Amino acid sequence: METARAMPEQLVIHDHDGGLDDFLALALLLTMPAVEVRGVVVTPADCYIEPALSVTRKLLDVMGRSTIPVAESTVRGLNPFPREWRQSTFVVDHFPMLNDRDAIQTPLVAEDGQHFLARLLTEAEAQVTLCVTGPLTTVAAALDLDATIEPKIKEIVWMGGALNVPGNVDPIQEANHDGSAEWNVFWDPPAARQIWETAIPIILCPLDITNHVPLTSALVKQFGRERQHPLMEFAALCYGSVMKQGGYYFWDVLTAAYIGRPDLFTLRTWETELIATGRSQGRTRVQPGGRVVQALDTVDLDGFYAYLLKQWRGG
Ligand code: AGV
Ligand code: CA
Repeated sequence: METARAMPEQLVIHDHDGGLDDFLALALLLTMPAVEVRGVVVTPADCYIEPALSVTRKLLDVMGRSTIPVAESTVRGLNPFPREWRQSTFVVDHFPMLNDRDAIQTPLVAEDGQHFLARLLTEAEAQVTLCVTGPLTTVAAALDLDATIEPKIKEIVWMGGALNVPGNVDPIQEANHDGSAEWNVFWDPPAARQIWETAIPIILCPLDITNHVPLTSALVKQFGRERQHPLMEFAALCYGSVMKQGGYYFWDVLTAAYIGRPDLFTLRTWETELIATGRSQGRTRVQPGGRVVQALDTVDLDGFYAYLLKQWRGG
């Protein structure tokens, strides 16, 4: 399935946390002709790390991209993801299209993900975009290891936050929380706070926009009808497995789509504060005078769906 690739214009590192749509976000990034993915870091958040690494490496194999190195971040968050969500990783690891080969080609690097991230940034000949579709803990840890990498980060495009809508942390499941936080922030609020204190440009894909891009039954069936394309089958199986729970959105995939097709979006600038402790921990609050971030504000929905289908058909 390797496709001819144009001259890369953008260096990207994907730091994901092993959720179903994290894998699909990676699958989308890898179809972008102007993007060169330098490496993939898996943060052990919305997953179990062993199957998450295995899926990531096998997906790279299947997409003919087994030269891209993968690393295991060894950071820990403060508020663990619900076990039922994390267990999806084991299901994906057993999908047929990931298991046609005996051995995995894509290397798992020996160093941990935070050292790997710092090294890739140091070695990069130009600024790198970080596409982060899980918590910011690994990025924060890499900055702790080597503060000189900060100017090598062009921007962080982050699936995270809820600016003017409720969060998705369930205040009944999570005692002592008021429900105002999005999960990727809530997993490690101090790490997000640490990134807020840097000068790195932040582009958020918050729940404010993803709430408008739900996963629909019709779309899952459409992916399935086009299962002659391996990525369509992969998407149909991943998304089909969450139809039982309802309330699934294009979170990480929408975030990745911005990197390939920024023209589909409008951005808006906000001044924000990151609440790191207490009942609102993990909330990204709009606060005049606060940290300036940009957030994806609107998306051309038809254009987004058409883009996904085109890319997953193979370009
Ligand atoms: O809050 C959205 C983030 C995204 O990075 N994740 C899922 C996406 O990978 C956490 C999450 C929220 N609701 C979920 C999540 C659900 N119902 N199942 C699994 N993960
Ligand atoms: Ca994720």
